[in-house]
Amino acid sequence: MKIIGADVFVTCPGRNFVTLKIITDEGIIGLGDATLNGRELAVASYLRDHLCPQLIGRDAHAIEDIWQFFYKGAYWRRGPVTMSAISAIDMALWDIKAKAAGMPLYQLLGGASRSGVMVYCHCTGRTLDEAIEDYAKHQQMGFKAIRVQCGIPGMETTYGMSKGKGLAYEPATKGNWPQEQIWSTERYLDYTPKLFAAIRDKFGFNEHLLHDMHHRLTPIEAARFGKSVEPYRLFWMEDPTPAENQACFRLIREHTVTPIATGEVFNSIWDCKQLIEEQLIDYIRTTLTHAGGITGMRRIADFAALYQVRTGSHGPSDLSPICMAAALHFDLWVPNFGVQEYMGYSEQMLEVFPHQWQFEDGYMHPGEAPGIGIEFNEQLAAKYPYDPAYLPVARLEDGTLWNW
Ligand code: CS2
Ligand code: MG
Repeated sequence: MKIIGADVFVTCPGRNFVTLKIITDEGIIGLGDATLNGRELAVASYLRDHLCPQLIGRDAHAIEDIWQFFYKGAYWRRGPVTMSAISAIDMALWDIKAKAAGMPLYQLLGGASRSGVMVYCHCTGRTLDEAIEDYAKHQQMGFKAIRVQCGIPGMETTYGMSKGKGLAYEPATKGNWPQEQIWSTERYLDYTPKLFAAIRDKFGFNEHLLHDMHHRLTPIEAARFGKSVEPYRLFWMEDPTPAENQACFRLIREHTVTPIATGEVFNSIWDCKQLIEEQLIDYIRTTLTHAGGITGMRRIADFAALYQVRTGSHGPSDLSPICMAAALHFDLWVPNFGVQEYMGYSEQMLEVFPHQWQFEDGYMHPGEAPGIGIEFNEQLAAKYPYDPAYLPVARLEDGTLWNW
């Protein structure tokens, strides 16, 4: 089966998504997600200008060889732009292979290891009361795992806040210039344990409780934080500190038994090697879209399994529904599955990407359609052209640029 076409689309049904469509001579098409929030056009160009022309004429079944060709063959390895492009190709080729086999993708990977994929939602409030209200809403929806974020008194906004009560969380702002936000570690360390205390007090320990620290603390601050919230038994604390220096997680580990998840910004197995080998984390958060598609993620997950590290893939609404659909197949199969993030999508987004997945009582299932089980409505997508939007940046109260 030969590849005869590869097209790239950038569409903005509420937020920007980069979609790759691979076409074969047998009429089977495959879809891949190449969205890199705030850098969408760079990946679109990398695909359009460099990789797509080199796909034409290749055997669509040669997934591993094509992955190796674009990874090693570029000479320039790794990096989010390169890896998002390779990921989209890999996803689309697995979609094609599974369609050709007449099977849902999870069957090709080795079949289902569980009946459903536990997902966690994102719940938020500008105040503690609003966060409690939002938690109750998600609990009623059936979520078994809930991530809670809350406004901090004295800070105008922080990671995870929606722009108004009841609105879906969307960190990026439209326009060509990122918004700047002020961050205070002291205020955060002081207030956040009160949020967990209030949640556990009101709702007990029935749901898994998660929290995203979004790389804001230093290792010793993260250690103190983890230790101070141990009574609330978090499922995980996410991205406690930036992870370029993997060894710095040792310091956190020495002080706390609060489980650690990291890796949503990683794009290769090398970014997590030491963290996994030294058992410095409990959950690896790499995604299909940024860490090399099914091929890259499978390698990371199998390696992680040796050290009892489980998967907890990134799944915000700024990865397209194509990524979500593919992730559910991966999660249904992967033996060392932990949890899958599911922030959800607007109706407008789901109209552009008609999908097969189901949600029931806190668990998701990718469906039984051959392939990944997702479509792309090109005509509708064309009505929503690219609209520049950027993630915010953070500064300390004295103006120093910080980690957002
Ligand atoms: C995040 C994201 O979902 C998460 O855990 O940390 O909201 C992240 O900020 C965005 O995906 C960035 O594009
Ligand atoms: Mg996160």
